[in-house]
Amino acid sequence: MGVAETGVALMMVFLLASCSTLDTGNGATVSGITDRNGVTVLSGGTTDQRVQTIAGRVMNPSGADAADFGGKVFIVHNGDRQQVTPATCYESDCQPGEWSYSGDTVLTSGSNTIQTVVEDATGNQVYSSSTFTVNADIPPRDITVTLTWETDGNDVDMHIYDPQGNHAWYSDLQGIPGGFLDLDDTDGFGPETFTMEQATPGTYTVKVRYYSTHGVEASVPVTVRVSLNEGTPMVYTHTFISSQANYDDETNDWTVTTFTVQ
Ligand SMILES: [Ca+2]
Repeated sequence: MGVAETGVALMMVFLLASCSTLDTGNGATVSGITDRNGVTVLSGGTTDQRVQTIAGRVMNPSGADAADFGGKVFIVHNGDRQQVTPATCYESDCQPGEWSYSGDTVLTSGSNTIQTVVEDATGNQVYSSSTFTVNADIPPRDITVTLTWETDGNDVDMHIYDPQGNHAWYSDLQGIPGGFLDLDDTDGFGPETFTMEQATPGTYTVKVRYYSTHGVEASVPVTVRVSLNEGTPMVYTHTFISSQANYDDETNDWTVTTFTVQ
């Protein structure tokens, strides 16, 4: 390869690298996903870790000079939307009007698609990233239950009961033998995710409690998704109001659903 060809090849490599990391032309990017061991996977890659942090950049619909973010940011995983909070972008390569975001999601066994979209203040989708793909080389789960909510800063909790009455919750994340509630999100959006690889047959119950407003007065739209055998999730929604927040009173608990594992 001559000098000229080498130059062209280097330019192509540079352009490809630029497209994968700095492509904000459509107003949103997914720069990578990172597992809890700190290992980052780029689009098209494979991971053996179920819980991943999705990160990237979004443009502010209110423009480069606005002090506040004028809209909402959602991570769309396999078609399901989950809201995340954008933050001021401080890295040296941040463009004017560009904000950062990150949020956790739980992959399903096999192929996963991830996209980030931005809505303006009136709810119109104004930006969307390219679709990020990742293959999760993880065993399929009999049960996956995911809790998310649409307010920032408050605490909603998932409670799961197995056929024997064992209870998985924030105070006992592995209270159901063989099951695993991944974390207690206390400041907004979730997700809190319960997974069980080989479920004991019988009937399971899912409940949700509004633990604390932490000063949030708005009503709280809550979504629970239940997927059995990694199939299409059943989706349940509910709205709490601020007066229903109570950490130790079950009166206003939302009994989401019961489901039976054969
Ligand atoms: Ca919580």
